[in-house]
Amino acid sequence: MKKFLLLAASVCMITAMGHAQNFRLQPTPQEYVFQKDSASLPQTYQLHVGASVKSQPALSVLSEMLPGETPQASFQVYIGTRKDKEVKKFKKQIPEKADGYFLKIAKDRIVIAGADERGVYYGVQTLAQLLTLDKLPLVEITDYPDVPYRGVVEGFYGTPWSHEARMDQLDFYGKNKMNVYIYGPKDDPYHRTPHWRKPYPTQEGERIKQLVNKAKENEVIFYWAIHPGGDIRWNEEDRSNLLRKFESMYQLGVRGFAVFFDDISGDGAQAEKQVELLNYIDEHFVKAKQDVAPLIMCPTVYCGAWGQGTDYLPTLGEKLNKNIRVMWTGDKVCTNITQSTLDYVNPLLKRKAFIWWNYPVSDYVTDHLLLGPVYGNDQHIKDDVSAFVSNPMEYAEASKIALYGVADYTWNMSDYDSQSSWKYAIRQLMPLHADYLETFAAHNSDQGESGLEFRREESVALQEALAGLLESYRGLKKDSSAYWEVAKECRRIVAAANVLLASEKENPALYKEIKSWLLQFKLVGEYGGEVLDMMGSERMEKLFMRSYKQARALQTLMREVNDTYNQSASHPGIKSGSKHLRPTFDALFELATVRYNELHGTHLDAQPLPWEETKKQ
Ligand code: LOG
Repeated sequence: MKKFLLLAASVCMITAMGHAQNFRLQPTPQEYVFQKDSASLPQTYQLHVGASVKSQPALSVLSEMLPGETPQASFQVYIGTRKDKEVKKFKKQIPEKADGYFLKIAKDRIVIAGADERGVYYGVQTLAQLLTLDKLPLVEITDYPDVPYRGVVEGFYGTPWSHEARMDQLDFYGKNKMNVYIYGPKDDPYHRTPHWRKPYPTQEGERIKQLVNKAKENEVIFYWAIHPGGDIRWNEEDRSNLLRKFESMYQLGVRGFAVFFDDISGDGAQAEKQVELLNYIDEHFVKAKQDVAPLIMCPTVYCGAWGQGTDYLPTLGEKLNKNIRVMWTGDKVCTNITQSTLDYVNPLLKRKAFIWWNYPVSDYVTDHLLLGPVYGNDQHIKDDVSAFVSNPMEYAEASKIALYGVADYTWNMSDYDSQSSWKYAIRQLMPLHADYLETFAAHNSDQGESGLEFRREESVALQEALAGLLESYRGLKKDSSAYWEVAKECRRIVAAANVLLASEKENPALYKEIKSWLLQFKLVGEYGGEVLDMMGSERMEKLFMRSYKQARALQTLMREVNDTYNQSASHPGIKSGSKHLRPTFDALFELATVRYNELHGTHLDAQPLPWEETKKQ
C-alpha cells in the first residue's frame, strides 16, 4: 500500500518522540504520511462532534483519553462521519470502505472522519495509539480494513473462556480493530447438546448481557452460536425450540446469530434439512427483527478434506439464502488459507467463504502451547473471503500473541509482516519482560505430532546451531561456534523461565496460563546445559558422571512435570521445546553416553527417558 513518509516513520519517531523506537501502529494502516514535526496538545480543546456520532463508543474513548474539552479553547477536534458537516472539508479523503477513516493531526487541530460510525471509532483508536508517544506527530492517515469481518470464534473443545477473560478480550478486539466475536464454545451445554433448547439460567444470562454491552462499547458484533445437530429432530417442535432459544438470546441483547453443524454425523448432517431450517430462521427471525446481523452457519462439510464429491456443498450453495454466511476452515481442519481453497469452495458455495481459521486452537494438542507467529496464509485473498475469524486456545491471554497477528493480517494483508507483528504482540503482553517472553514463545510454538498435522516453526533462530552441533558431534568433532551458541541459548532459556516465573504481577492472567510450561521450559534449558557439559568431558570420569547424573535427573523431572500438571486435559501433560530442543538434546545425550561407555567399558543407560512412559498396548 501507499506510504508517503516525509521522513521514515521509525526515524521520525526516534528523533521526535525520544524513547519510541519500538512504536508501530497496530494494525498496520493502509496509507500514512508522517511529518517530522509534532503537535503540542494543549490541556484544553474545543470539540466538534457530528450528529451521527453523538452517543457512540468513539466519544467515550475520546473523552477518556482527552478529558479537557472546553468551549473556548483554541485547539480544535473535529469528529464525524461523511454525513456530518463538521468533517465536510475532508469528505474526499474518507475511504469508500466500511470501517474506514481519515485521521489528520495538525498543529492546531485533529480531524477524525469516518466512513461510518465504526470507522470513526477506529480513527479514535489510532489516535489513542499515537497519544502514547511523548510527542504527537503531525500525520495524515487514510485507513480501512481489507477483510470486512475480522475477529474470533470461541469454538474450541475444553474449558470455555471465563467471563472475565471474555470481557477483556472484547476490549482487546476494539483496540485492535477486530469487529466480530462469535460465541460457540463446544463445552457450554447451553450451546450444544444436551441443553441447546433451554434458556440460560438467570446468572449466566446476565453475563451474556454484560458481554453484549461490552461488545457494543468496542464496536464488536457479538454473535451467539447454537449447535443443535447432535440430536435435532427435523420437525416443527425442534424448529420452535431453536427459535425460542434465539428469542431468549435476543432478549438478552444479542443481535448476531449463528448455527453450527460441525462435527456431527447421522440425521443432523443432511444438507436439505439444514438449508430448510436456516432459510426459515433467516426469513422469520433474522430479517423479521430488522436489527439483527446476517446469519452465519458452519456446515458439516467445513473443510476440503470432508465430503469430496458429495452434493452437500452444492446444495448449500444453491439453496441457502444468499445473505447467509457459510464458514470454511480450508483444505483441512487445521491449515493455512490459500487461493486454491477459495477457488474451490467459493463457486460451490456461490458466495465468499467466511473463514474459520483453526489457529491457535490447541484442543487437539492440549499438552502444547502455540505461541509462535501467525504466518502462511495467502496475502492476496482479501477479495475472496467475506470474513476471517480465528479459533483460539482455551488460554485467552496467551492466545493474544496469535490474535494480534490475525488482527494485523486481516486489516492489511499485503503489508503484513509476521515477525514484526509477533514481536509487537509480545511487547504488548509483557512490556517489561518482552525479551524473556520472546525466548519462551520462540521455543513453544509447534504442536508436536497429532492427527491434524498443522506443524509450525519452532526454535527458528537456533535450528542451524542445533543441527550443526549434532552433525559435528556425530562426526566425532565439536563445532565450537554452534556449541557456544547453543550453550548461550540454554542459559537464556533458564533465565527467561526464572524471570517470567518471578514476574506474576506484570500479567497475572498470562502467568496463570503458562506457569506449568515455564516450569518445564526451565528444565529443558537446564537439561541442554548438562548435555553440553557431558559432550566435553567423556574422557573425564568424575566430571562426566556429574553431568550425566544431572541430565538423567532432569529427564525424570521433566517427566514428573508432564505427569503432574494439566492432567484433566484431553491430551494431558506439559511439553516444551519439543520440536528441536528436546530431540537434539536427547540425541546428544545418547551419543555422549555411548561414547563414554566405549571409552570406559561401562554400561550407562544411554536411552533418554521420554516425556512420558509409552503406554502398554
Ligand atoms: C471443530 C472445532 C475444533 C477444531 C480443532 C471446526 C469447524 N470444528 O474438527 O470446534 O476446535 O476442529 O480441534 C473442529 O473446526 N473439528
